Amino acid sequence: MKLYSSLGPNPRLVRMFILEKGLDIERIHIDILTGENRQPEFADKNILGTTPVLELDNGFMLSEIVAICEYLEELHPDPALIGTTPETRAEVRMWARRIDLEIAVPMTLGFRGGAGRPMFEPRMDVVSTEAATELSAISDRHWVWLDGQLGDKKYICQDKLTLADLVAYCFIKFGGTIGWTLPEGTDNLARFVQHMDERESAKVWEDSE
Ligand SMILES: N[C@@H](CCC(=O)N[C@@H](CS)C(=O)NCC(=O)O)C(=O)O
Repeated sequence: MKLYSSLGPNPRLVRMFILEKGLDIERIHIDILTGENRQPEFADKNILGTTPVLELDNGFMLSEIVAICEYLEELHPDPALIGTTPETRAEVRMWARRIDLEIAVPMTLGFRGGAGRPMFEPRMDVVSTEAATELSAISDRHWVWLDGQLGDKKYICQDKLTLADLVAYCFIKFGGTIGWTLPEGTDNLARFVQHMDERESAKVWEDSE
């Protein structure tokens, strides 16, 4: 297998997932700053032009972080990061999807239509600056909501690290790379970030990639 990876929260999330699983997968850097992922050659790997992409041993190009993580979890069930029973898997999927749809998507769209506009406008549809401001505000409100859901727990669900924690953590860390900080009223998430920072897998955030 090979992982086509780049800057950004999504590839880093998969890299953390791989490290948490104790796997070693060859990584190929794609330079999204120069738009390498938007060149015709990359379209053969992912028609949507985004990273990460996992090239499977049979040559299939798998994109979308959840699909990649689910695939790796099926191949390597231990340690379980997406649950071990129908109920625990469903709970992790519920939280990962909530965080993705309610927080990561508006945050990303807000960034692309706001501060990130010069980079993204030439290569994809971006929302208006007004919509970007609103989406960023919605995402911030949802971070506060997630903070309340986390409360004084160490992890988002099941008292252990799961994919849901990795999604939340990677988008908070991504915020740090674009000048965003956790909104007021998210002390629980700040504590969560502190202990997640101590994980060996969090070192992926120290790389320039
Ligand atoms: N829904 C996709 C999102 C992937 C995504 O947006 N990746 C970013 C990097 S974090 C990217 O490729 N950005 C560069 C671009 O879109 O040109 C997933 O789950 O993998």
